[in-house]
Amino acid sequence: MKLFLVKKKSLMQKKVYILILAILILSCQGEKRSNSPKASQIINYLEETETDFNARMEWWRNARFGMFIHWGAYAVPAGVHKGKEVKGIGEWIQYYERIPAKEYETYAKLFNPQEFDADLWAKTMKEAGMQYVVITSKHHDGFSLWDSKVSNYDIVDFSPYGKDILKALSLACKKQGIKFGLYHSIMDWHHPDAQYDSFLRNEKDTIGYKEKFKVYLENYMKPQVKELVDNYDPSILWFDGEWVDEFTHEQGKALYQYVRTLKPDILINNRVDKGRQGMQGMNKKNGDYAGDFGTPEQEILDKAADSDWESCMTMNDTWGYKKNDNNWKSSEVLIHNLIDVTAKGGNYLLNIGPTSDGVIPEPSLERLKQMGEWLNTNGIAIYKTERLQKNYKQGENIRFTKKKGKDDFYAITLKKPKATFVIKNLKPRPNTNIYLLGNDSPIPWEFVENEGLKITIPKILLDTWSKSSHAWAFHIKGKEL
Ligand code: FHN
Repeated sequence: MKLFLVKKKSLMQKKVYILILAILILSCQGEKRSNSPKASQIINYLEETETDFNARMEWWRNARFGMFIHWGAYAVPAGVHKGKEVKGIGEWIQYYERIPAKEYETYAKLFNPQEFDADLWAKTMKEAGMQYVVITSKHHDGFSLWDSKVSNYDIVDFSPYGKDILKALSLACKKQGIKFGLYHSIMDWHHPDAQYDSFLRNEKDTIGYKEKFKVYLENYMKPQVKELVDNYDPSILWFDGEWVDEFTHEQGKALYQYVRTLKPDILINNRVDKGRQGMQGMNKKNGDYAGDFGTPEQEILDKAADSDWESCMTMNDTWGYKKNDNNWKSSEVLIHNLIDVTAKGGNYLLNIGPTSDGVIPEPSLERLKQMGEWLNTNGIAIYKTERLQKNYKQGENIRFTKKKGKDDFYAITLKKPKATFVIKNLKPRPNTNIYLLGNDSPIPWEFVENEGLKITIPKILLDTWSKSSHAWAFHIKGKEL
């Protein structure tokens, strides 16, 4: 009996060994497969199909409105260096004052935003009607707002604050359902292999800097970008500082491919490469420039565009906080900008520059609140809309939007309308009502061939227009003429 049992056991043992061996072989095979992708498995993201591109862009196109945040060590001087008010945008103070990197580090060591409240910031974005955020991970000054393992010139190791700002904000945004994006500067005024500009570059020869920049790009910048994608799962990477001549078109295409390989469905702006035509922001027509959307800066395209674009703009005159910049755009101008951009098929990325304490300036909060109130009533005319095929506007004071895939149109008047006014390019479906968004009473209308759609606003309604109306959106079910 015992022998039988022994035999049975050794047979059983053999089966177990064979099973373990088979599992080991299979898993090694699997590992080999996953570690050494075949050529067919390497995807060239620069050759994406239209269908895949549209699918990847959809949430962003529907979002229309996002928050830009420029925040970092430059908030410490806040536009004043050694007692002198420095002209120009706040985040460029190191450049304007030719402050060597070593001396500028003093500001990084003083950056200690004790009042930073990620949940409050995310709630502010939500209440403003913003669907995504793009925050500076590292601006040109090279100071990183996350706990980088590639460098200690960051908020955790170098500043007294010692906490990972990007981690906190990415989690807070996730809680509010706000897509998290990161701005990252290709140009770097702190890293010895990237410092270019005449006052920053130490070596005299102008040949070496391009070779050194390659080392910075491969051994510093890309590893930091990988940290950002791996640790904060951004939906957008918004590159900047691409204009420096040591950064090439080939490097730009490679950088785009690199980031998409890290996260295939991430969106990347056109400043990842060299195609941007200055502040106008759109790519040069002829060329294979990488980037998913154009980036007009401090301006709005002068007409509607078929390709994707996002106008980024400050509320005053600076991206990074400046204590003495009080040249604030009114809420009405900001709301009209959002409407104009949307009617032209673009997104609006509106900037805030928090203080070095971690506080959003009061004038910014006031404007965000008023934009949120307007969007509470009229957001349906902005989100998930597309531009009309022919006329995005009528005259200077009416813009049009259209709900994607539906026959719902919105005529948005930027000024108080006359009691009776005519819309030329829309014909309502018969037996449908026209409504002013935020009001339940149908508005009388008639359509006269060759004249257009005549809308008559009852006096009782017209008299409700006030300074805080900013713009009225009329919902019209029908078709574009
Ligand atoms: O130099 C930057 C500037 O500081 C700011 O970040 C803007 C925002 O898009 N981009 C560059 C200027 O074009």
